[in-house]
This record gives sequence, C-alpha cells and structure tokens, in this order.
Amino acid sequence: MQRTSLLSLIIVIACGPAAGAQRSVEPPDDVRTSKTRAADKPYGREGDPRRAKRVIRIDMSDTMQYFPDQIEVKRGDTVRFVVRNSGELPHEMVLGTMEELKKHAAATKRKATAHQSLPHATRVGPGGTGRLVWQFTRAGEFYFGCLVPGHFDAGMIGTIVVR
Ligand SMILES: [Cu+2]
Repeated sequence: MQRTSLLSLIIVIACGPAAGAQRSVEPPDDVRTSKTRAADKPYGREGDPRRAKRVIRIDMSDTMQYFPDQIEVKRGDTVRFVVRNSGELPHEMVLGTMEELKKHAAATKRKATAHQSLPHATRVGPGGTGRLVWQFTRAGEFYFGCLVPGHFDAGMIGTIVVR
C-alpha cells in the first residue's frame, strides 16, 4: 500500500465516529480518587521515573518510521520510552490523540515550535537518544508522531493501545 493511501486510511479510521465519541474508558479507582492534575491529558500524565515498570525502546529513522510503531500497554502503567534516532535528520516522539497531533503538525508547518520541553514529547538529534516517562491512565487508542515539519504528513506516526 502506498504511504499516502495508508496515511489517509489512518486518518479515516481516526476521524471515524469511534474517534469522535469519547473512546476512553473511566480511569481505574486509584487514578480516579487521586486528584486530577491540570497537566493530565486524555492519554495520561507525566510519569514518575521511579515507578516506571516497563522500558520500551523505539527507533526513529529517516524513512519516517518508528520501530516498533505499534505498542500495547496496560492502563495505569508508567512506561519509560528510550527513543533512539538512527537517522541523519532530527526526529521527535510526541504523544497525543490523533486530533491533537494533526493540529500540532499543521501548526509546525507555519511556525517552528519547541516540543522538546513538554513532558509528553522528546526531540532527538541525529544519533542521539531521548527519554520520556509517561503514565497511561486511560484505556483507548492513542498515537505518537514526529512533528518535525513534513514528517507527520510523510506518515511518521505510531499507535499506542492502552488496555
Ligand atoms: Cu521525524
């Protein structure tokens, strides 16, 4: 399948009725009873590195792909992402909903923005390694994408399913 048609397929799926409706499920008890912080996102919150149970290594390359680009995590888990850039261009891993990522990708085409300082994002230079610790507090399908101008449109997108 061509990259463009694959991308439109992804967008069609993401924009379908299921994505429009709130597809996230109620957070677990321990999460719901703790105070909801202002920084909480639909896909979770900044994780405490000491509570990271799982390390997921992701490789980013100039073919505009993540490897792996499909990840499954358990709701409530704190994950430490170790993100390696094996290419010669800068790349990013930015967590988000598809709507959010599309909006940000469009915005970065107009103006360069710095995502590296956000807790849900890491920007990595050629040959470098970035880190990102995130707690997934809700079930659902979320995404990560590269918001270096042109990369998201070229299909640099991955999927995270939280069960
Ligand atoms: Cu990239």
